[in-house]
Amino acid sequence: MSALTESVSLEKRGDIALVIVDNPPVNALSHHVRQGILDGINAAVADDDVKAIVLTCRGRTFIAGADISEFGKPPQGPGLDVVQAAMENSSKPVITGIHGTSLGGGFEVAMCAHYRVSVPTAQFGFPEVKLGLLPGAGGTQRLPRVTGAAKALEMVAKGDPISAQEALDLGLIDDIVDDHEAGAVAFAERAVAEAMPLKRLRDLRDKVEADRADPGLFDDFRASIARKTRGFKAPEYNVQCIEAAVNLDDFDAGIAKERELFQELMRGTQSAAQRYYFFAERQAAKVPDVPRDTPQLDINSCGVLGAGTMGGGIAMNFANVGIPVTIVERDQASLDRGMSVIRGNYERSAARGSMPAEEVEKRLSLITPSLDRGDFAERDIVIEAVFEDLDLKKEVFEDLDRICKPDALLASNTSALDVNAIAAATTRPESVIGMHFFSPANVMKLLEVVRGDKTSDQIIATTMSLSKQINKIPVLVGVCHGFVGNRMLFMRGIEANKIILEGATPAQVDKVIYDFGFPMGPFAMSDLAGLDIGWKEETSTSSTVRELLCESGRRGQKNGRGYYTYDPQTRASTPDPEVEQMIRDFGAKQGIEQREVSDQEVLERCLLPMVNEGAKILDEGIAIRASDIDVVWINGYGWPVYTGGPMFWADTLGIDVVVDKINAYHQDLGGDHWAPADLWAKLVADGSPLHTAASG
Ligand code: 3H9
Repeated sequence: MSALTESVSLEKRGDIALVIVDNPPVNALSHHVRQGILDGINAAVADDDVKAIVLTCRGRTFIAGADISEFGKPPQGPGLDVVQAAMENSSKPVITGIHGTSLGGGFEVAMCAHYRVSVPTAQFGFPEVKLGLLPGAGGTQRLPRVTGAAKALEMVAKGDPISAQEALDLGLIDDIVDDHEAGAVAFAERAVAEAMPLKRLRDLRDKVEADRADPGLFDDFRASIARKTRGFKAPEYNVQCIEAAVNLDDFDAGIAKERELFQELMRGTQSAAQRYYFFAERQAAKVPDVPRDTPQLDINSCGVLGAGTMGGGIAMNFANVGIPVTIVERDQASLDRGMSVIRGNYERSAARGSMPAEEVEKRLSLITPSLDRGDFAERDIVIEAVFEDLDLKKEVFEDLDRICKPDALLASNTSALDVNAIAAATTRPESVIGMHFFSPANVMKLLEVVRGDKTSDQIIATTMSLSKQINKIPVLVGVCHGFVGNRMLFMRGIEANKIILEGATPAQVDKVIYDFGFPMGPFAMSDLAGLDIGWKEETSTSSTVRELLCESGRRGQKNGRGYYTYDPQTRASTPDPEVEQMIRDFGAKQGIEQREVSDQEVLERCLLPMVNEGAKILDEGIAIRASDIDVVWINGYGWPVYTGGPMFWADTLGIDVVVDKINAYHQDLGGDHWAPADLWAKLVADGSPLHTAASG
């Protein structure tokens, strides 16, 4: 075996040459990988003793794509297209042996081999769209030539991978083998023995020609993804590339179109934000002061206290990954209601096709309903999801302390309360941690993991990896009211509620926030959550708009009347002149002058106090890094990922601009939430960006 570059070697087995990539962790196509593959192919082609060439990878996966960390830096040769041409035009058969994930540029390389084999567990896909990009090395032109446009559109514009079996059925691979390397070598020997033709996917025409006869194909597809892709540039550009593959007769013209659109996306702010987010999410899983090799608890069983919306959703997360759950409620009726909501959720998923029908009963069988907290005694983790009341939570933890085995992990699903106070109710505060799930807990990806002052490293390490096991994106935060997410949300709420008294309407505020890219604005969100959460008729004093609405019988979406009125059938919302008048009267009563408020002011007043609060959160060490705050907001509240999250977005405005505006609003409007964070002075002095800032 001879090394070609630091990551690629060449080996001969009989008359088969193996070009082997070994570039941990995911065999990304760094420049030395590209160089090595090129050299390997050229050397094998030039070697008269070699009859066929196998390209394969060591480690946990086949090539998982271009090296994202190289993007935006000066390019180092050779280009991927040169490597691909060497493979595709090789005079000897090239076979790729695939295991793990063949993604993006990795799949594009594989598609330039004459044949592909893979192990049954391999996955194939084009996730570029999730990085704000498109497959830029011929993927959009070769893929539809094999699969037809409909499947190609799905794969590139949505970015989800497919299984080896599906790839085989679609003709994307030629065989499924037990071992990616031995299987590829055996296939290569057969290719030589049977003198198999050198198949080039670029030469296929039937499928794309057939697709030309269906003019509605693309617009139908656009319509089908419109809601989910609102605001994103990349999905549409991916569609245009497949359209080019179908409508342009010439493969190279399609490649030119693909390159042009790829480069435009690569230069744009959306892809920069999405690539930043890719690394931010992975970074968030790392806790600097908890060593990677910290021993963890084995979590094989779970207890959930509370079968309400949160408790039920939390239980589902564990059942979904095969961990048995005991769910405890106070009374049979609540328990039955909770279990029937869980069943309904599973049945809907099965009906939608997002989960096999037989899974419904299987997962339900993992959830044991109970009225007895004593059933938690042998559970490895117990998560409390009761009403948000500190005294109640303390009482619960005192009880759990008595019931649970000594090495149990005790978690609270509080969304804002003091985890230290909750932990102090037990004799083992080191075992207590916050696990703040977001609603609906079985769907939302974010998990704020709240570390108390006494939480042990073992409990932190266990909770972070358990979160990943149940398919959440964990972000470790410290104790303060509302943690990272809700604390920042409160700031947006303050300004949104003030600005409607000055002349903006709820509909205007919501539209500005929606147009920015959020799924909904603050008032639509309040209506959805229910205006009467935490409101009591007896203590209501008509001192806020929300109180006034509740007093006049408006409860939000649930009774069809809140900030908006809702159509009982479609649930479509309409601004209500009566509410707008009520708000104007309330503002006037407080002597607030009504004026026209610009959309720009609405946006700044809603989002900049959040950015300022984020900087304070860093000042206080509540979040480990600025990028963690972005991960929280993107996954917990629907901040549009293509702007990178509040911290990254602030950088795109310019820190000087942000600080000037915060100072100006502070002067004009007053309020602690506008008081500038200490961090600003440091960033301005150093000229450094916010999104790379760390606490402490
Ligand atoms: C592309 O290919 C463009 C082409 O069309 C055109 C070219 C002209 N580059 O996710 P993990 C790192 S765009 C650099 O935790 P897993 C990652 O940061 C690319 N680094 O592991 C992490 O580092 P660390 C299209 C990468 O097992 C470590 O690897 N491809 C890359 O949960 C482990 O990652 C994609 O978008 C990369 N491409 O999942 C695939 N990928 O340990 C992106 C990973 O320091 N990758 N890293 O934190 C993935 O989806 C997942 O990493 C994968 C493994 C499924 C492969």
